[in-house]
Amino acid sequence: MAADPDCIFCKIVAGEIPGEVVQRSDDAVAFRDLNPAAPTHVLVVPVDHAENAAATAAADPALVGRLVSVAAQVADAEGLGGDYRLVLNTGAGSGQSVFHTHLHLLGGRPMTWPPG
Ligand code: IU
Repeated sequence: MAADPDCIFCKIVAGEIPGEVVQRSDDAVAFRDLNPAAPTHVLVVPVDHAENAAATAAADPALVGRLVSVAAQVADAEGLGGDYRLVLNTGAGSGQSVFHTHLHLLGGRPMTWPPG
Protein backbone atom coordinates (compact mmCIF):
# COMPACT_ATOMS: atom_id res chain seq x y z
CA MET A 1 0.00 0.00 0.00
CA ALA A 2 1.24 3.51 -0.70
CA ALA A 3 0.93 6.25 1.91
CA ASP A 4 -1.89 6.20 4.46
CA PRO A 5 -3.02 9.80 5.05
CA ASP A 6 -3.74 9.03 8.72
CA CYS A 7 -0.35 7.43 9.44
CA ILE A 8 2.24 9.45 11.36
CA PHE A 9 5.19 7.45 9.99
CA CYS A 10 3.94 7.99 6.42
CA LYS A 11 4.01 11.71 7.23
CA ILE A 12 7.59 11.50 8.56
CA VAL A 13 8.62 9.53 5.44
CA ALA A 14 7.03 12.22 3.26
CA GLY A 15 8.66 15.03 5.24
CA GLU A 16 5.25 16.42 6.17
CA ILE A 17 6.14 16.32 9.86
CA PRO A 18 9.68 16.55 11.23
CA GLY A 19 11.80 13.54 12.01
CA GLU A 20 15.54 13.24 12.52
CA VAL A 21 16.30 11.17 9.44
CA VAL A 22 19.67 9.40 9.53
CA GLN A 23 19.41 7.40 6.30
CA ARG A 24 17.04 7.34 3.36
CA SER A 25 16.72 5.17 0.25
CA ASP A 26 14.01 4.60 -2.33
CA ASP A 27 12.21 2.07 -0.17
CA ALA A 28 13.30 2.71 3.44
CA VAL A 29 13.82 5.58 5.85
CA ALA A 30 15.67 5.49 9.18
CA PHE A 31 14.95 8.17 11.77
CA ARG A 32 15.62 8.65 15.47
CA ASP A 33 12.93 7.56 17.91
CA LEU A 34 11.27 10.54 19.58
CA ASN A 35 11.42 8.80 22.98
CA PRO A 36 14.70 6.90 22.89
CA ALA A 37 14.97 3.77 25.01
CA ALA A 38 18.74 3.55 24.48
CA PRO A 39 21.57 5.94 23.51
CA THR A 40 21.00 4.82 19.91
CA HIS A 41 17.33 4.25 19.13
CA VAL A 42 16.53 4.44 15.44
CA LEU A 43 13.40 3.27 13.64
CA VAL A 44 13.81 1.80 10.16
CA VAL A 45 10.57 1.94 8.21
CA PRO A 46 9.53 1.00 4.69
CA VAL A 47 8.35 3.86 2.53
CA ASP A 48 5.28 1.84 1.56
CA HIS A 49 2.68 1.66 4.29
CA ALA A 50 1.91 -1.73 5.86
CA GLU A 51 0.60 -2.32 9.36
CA ASN A 52 3.39 -4.60 10.56
CA ALA A 53 6.43 -6.60 9.47
CA ALA A 54 4.34 -9.65 8.56
CA ALA A 55 2.26 -7.54 6.19
CA THR A 56 5.42 -6.04 4.68
CA ALA A 57 6.87 -9.54 4.28
CA ALA A 58 3.68 -10.73 2.59
CA ALA A 59 3.84 -7.83 0.13
CA ASP A 60 7.62 -7.89 -0.48
CA PRO A 61 9.69 -10.44 1.50
CA ALA A 62 13.03 -9.03 0.36
CA LEU A 63 12.11 -5.61 1.73
CA VAL A 64 12.27 -6.96 5.29
CA GLY A 65 15.84 -8.01 4.60
CA ARG A 66 16.64 -4.58 3.27
CA LEU A 67 15.28 -3.00 6.48
CA VAL A 68 17.69 -5.19 8.45
CA SER A 69 20.54 -4.15 6.14
CA VAL A 70 19.74 -0.49 6.72
CA ALA A 71 19.68 -1.09 10.48
CA ALA A 72 23.11 -2.76 10.28
CA GLN A 73 24.48 0.19 8.29
CA VAL A 74 23.10 2.67 10.81
CA ALA A 75 24.51 0.58 13.68
CA ASP A 76 27.94 0.75 12.04
CA ALA A 77 27.59 4.49 11.48
CA GLU A 78 26.66 4.89 15.16
CA GLY A 79 29.78 2.96 16.20
CA LEU A 80 27.88 0.20 17.97
CA GLY A 81 30.59 -2.35 17.18
CA GLY A 82 28.16 -5.12 16.27
CA ASP A 83 26.26 -5.01 19.59
CA TYR A 84 22.66 -3.96 19.14
CA ARG A 85 19.08 -5.21 19.35
CA LEU A 86 16.54 -5.28 16.53
CA VAL A 87 12.86 -5.41 17.51
CA LEU A 88 9.71 -5.79 15.44
CA ASN A 89 6.72 -5.39 17.74
CA THR A 90 3.72 -6.96 16.05
CA GLY A 91 0.23 -6.33 17.41
CA ALA A 92 -0.94 -4.18 20.28
CA GLY A 93 -0.37 -7.03 22.74
CA SER A 94 3.34 -7.00 21.90
CA GLY A 95 3.63 -3.27 22.54
CA GLN A 96 3.13 -2.07 18.98
CA SER A 97 1.67 1.42 19.13
CA VAL A 98 2.28 2.73 15.60
CA PHE A 99 0.78 0.55 12.89
CA HIS A 100 3.28 1.24 10.14
CA THR A 101 6.05 -1.38 10.00
CA HIS A 102 9.12 -0.23 11.95
CA LEU A 103 12.27 -2.02 12.94
CA HIS A 104 13.69 -0.72 16.21
CA LEU A 105 17.49 -0.47 16.32
CA LEU A 106 18.59 -0.15 19.94
CA GLY A 107 22.17 0.08 21.14
CA GLY A 108 24.76 1.88 23.16
CA ARG A 109 23.98 0.28 26.52
CA PRO A 110 23.95 -3.25 27.95
CA MET A 111 20.75 -5.15 27.07
CA THR A 112 18.96 -7.68 29.23
CA TRP A 113 16.74 -10.61 28.28
CA PRO A 114 13.85 -11.29 28.37
CA PRO A 115 12.38 -7.89 27.49
CA GLY A 116 9.40 -6.66 29.46
P1 IU B 1 6.11 0.49 18.86
O1 IU B 1 6.94 -0.74 18.53
O2 IU B 1 4.93 0.68 17.95
O3 IU B 1 5.72 0.56 20.30
O4 IU B 1 7.10 1.71 18.63
C1 IU B 1 6.69 2.96 18.24
C2 IU B 1 7.84 3.89 18.47
O5 IU B 1 7.60 5.05 17.73
C3 IU B 1 8.02 4.29 19.93
O6 IU B 1 9.32 3.95 20.35
C4 IU B 1 7.82 5.80 19.89
O7 IU B 1 8.67 6.50 20.78
C5 IU B 1 8.14 6.13 18.45
N1 IU B 1 7.53 7.32 17.90
C6 IU B 1 8.33 8.28 17.29
O8 IU B 1 9.54 8.15 17.23
N2 IU B 1 7.75 9.39 16.75
C7 IU B 1 6.39 9.58 16.78
O9 IU B 1 5.91 10.59 16.29
C8 IU B 1 5.60 8.55 17.42
C9 IU B 1 6.19 7.46 17.96
I1 IU B 1 3.53 8.76 17.57
